[in-house]
Amino acid sequence: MSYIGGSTVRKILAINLTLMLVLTFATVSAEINSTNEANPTATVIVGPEGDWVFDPQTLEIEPGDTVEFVWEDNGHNINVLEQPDGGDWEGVSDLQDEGYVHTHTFTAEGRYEYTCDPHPGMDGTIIVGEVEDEEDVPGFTFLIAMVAAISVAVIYRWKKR
Ligand SMILES: [Cu+2]
Repeated sequence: MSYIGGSTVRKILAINLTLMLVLTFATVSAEINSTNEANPTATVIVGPEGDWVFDPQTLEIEPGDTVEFVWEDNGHNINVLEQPDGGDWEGVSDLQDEGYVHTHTFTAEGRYEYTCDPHPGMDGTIIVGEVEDEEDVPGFTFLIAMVAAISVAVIYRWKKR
């Protein structure tokens, strides 16, 4: 078994630190870019191909964006269960059929939860603006795991010498 010198360990640590700083910067700038991006008007399909779902189930938009809900199946409504303070979304209380369209402009930032009354589990979420979102965390964890894997490979190569 060979010995890894202190300078080698310092080199590996320096490479890791540099990689982590670069990756952190890349992640942060990606988040800033996605925040500044102007979102177009979005569409939610109600009952796509007769399935009792809203598609997409979770929709992320910016304050001021308008969402169009398009019925592709019969006998569904939108009951708004939760919305942030200042939210003025009334949903669609009566059951509507294929071809019906409901539009709403979401101005109040926050999380909106809605459901279709006749169909348990037919739920949807609209996230407007900056809401706590774990989505970027798994990606970042993956990058850290990559750095760790590279380190192991480097150390292994040094040991084999
Ligand atoms: Cu339904």
